[in-house]
Amino acid sequence: MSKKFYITTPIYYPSASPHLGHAYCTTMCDIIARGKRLRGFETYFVTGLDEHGEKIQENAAAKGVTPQAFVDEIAVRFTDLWNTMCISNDDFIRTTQPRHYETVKKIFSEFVKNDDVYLGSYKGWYCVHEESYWTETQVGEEHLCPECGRPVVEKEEPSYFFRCGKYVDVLMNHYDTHPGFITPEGRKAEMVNNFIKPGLNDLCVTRTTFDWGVPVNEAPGHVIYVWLDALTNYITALGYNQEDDSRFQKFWNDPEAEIVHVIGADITRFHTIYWPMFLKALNLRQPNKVFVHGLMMMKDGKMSKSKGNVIPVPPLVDRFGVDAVRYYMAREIVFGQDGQFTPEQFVERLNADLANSLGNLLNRSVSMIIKYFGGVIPEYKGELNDLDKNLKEVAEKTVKSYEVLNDELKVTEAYASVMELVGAANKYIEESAPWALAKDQAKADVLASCMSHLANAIFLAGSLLSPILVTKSEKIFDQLGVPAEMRNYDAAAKFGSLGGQTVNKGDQLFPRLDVETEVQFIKDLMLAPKEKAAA
Ligand code: ME8
Repeated sequence: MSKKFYITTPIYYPSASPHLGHAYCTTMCDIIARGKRLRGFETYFVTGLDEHGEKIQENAAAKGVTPQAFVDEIAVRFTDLWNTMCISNDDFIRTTQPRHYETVKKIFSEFVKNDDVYLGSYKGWYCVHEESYWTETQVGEEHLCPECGRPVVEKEEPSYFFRCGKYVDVLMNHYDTHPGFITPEGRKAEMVNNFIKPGLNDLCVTRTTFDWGVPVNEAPGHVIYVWLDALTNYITALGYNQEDDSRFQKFWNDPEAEIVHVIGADITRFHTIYWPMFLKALNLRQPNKVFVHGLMMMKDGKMSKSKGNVIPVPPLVDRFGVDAVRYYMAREIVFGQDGQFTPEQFVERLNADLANSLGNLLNRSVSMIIKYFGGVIPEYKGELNDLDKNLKEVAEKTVKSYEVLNDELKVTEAYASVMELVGAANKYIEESAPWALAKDQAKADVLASCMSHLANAIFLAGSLLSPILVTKSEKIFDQLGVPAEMRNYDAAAKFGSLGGQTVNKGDQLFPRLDVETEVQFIKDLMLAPKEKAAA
């Protein structure tokens, strides 16, 4: 039976248009999901939108539309972006959908029934932007949100509270017995030292001062806290507590299923403290991993519209192609660390890796197979020289490290290892010097071996890169003449399976970019409209 793998992105607030940061997180999850599918895992990939809460209600009111109309309009921008980025999500959950909304009510009733929540009154400092209460110490004398720096407001309201005290020991025990539950490891110490050790207050889980949320059956006037509502999407999307829960049984309830939540550092507290407690209260298993990725920053800090440093994704994809943008994200920004977007590095990375290394390797190899073997990849079964053996060894090692690194979610490292194979194949051409072999009839076998090794190395690299290069990997296979039945992981990973097929000389898949022109193109995209008007 194939292994089950469930991966989720945060469900984003549809409070404004999505930007490169949202695209980054979702694309990385897509690359992981496609990588697992490629290797035969039964994979389920969910993204979606977190549509309730005071912030959405305020934004809608400011525009003079209903919250539902407001989120419906922005939801389209998200789905359009996911189409642009070729995101292969299996579901797109919106918290206003009845399947989710009704289940959240049931979950809350379960908490009431089991005395996991109680009615009290809350007084504290609230940040509407982060949808989060903070203590006096956390907001400091200036009364600013410690997360986003915006002013907080003092609020008092009757509220239900979730009994965190009941689950702290279980949580700490889970951390201790499951290293890697929070990855990177450093984030765990942050949670323990900053939030758990100082003493975790019970969490306020209902609101009465606005109504854009899921109502509490047991208490009219209360709506369920947006974070409790949002976190449960990870199980409601699978059909938890719904008529057909087969997907939930398969991807969550099965202890063998691997569950990964990918999130940004800003929402670690909710995913690694409260979510595990909610799951425990529902008597459900924990995810295997909460993976905290880094932020995509600009030279002058976080992307923001007011700074005019937001990169709109569609024109970037139009200009460079979806594969190139995906490649840049996976390869240039180390997954799990913050990274900085600069137009120069973007163009240079594409030129170095895709045009010079991969594109060049494909072009040269296809041309040589046409020139020396009439376009037919030699079926070479003879002896291997040291250079052949070395390339074959690198290829075999690449498959192993690709699998291990991908399973550890070391995505950047996994694809770096594939590019090392591409580099080794280019070096192999230089060292084998096929142009010299072609001049010597006695070396015909060596030349055949060389072409066979090159074709197979490219086949393997193209296949391993296919979770990123969602359109170009097929074109690589077209140029190599790989038949449909061989376009799979097993055929590519079994180094040497290609031979006898006819190659096709095609267009340059990754033309070299003119650095100056393209850097300027990206800089123009970054200019805020008002600066553009002034320029
Ligand atoms: O927090 N670089 O939604 P949100 C990289 N609704 N990733 C970025 C980024 C950047 N510059 N900016 C945003 C919420 N992100 C809640 C989540 S989940 C149950 C509820 C990504 O719209 C990153 O993954 O503010 C971050 O955690 C997420 O968007 C926050 O999205």
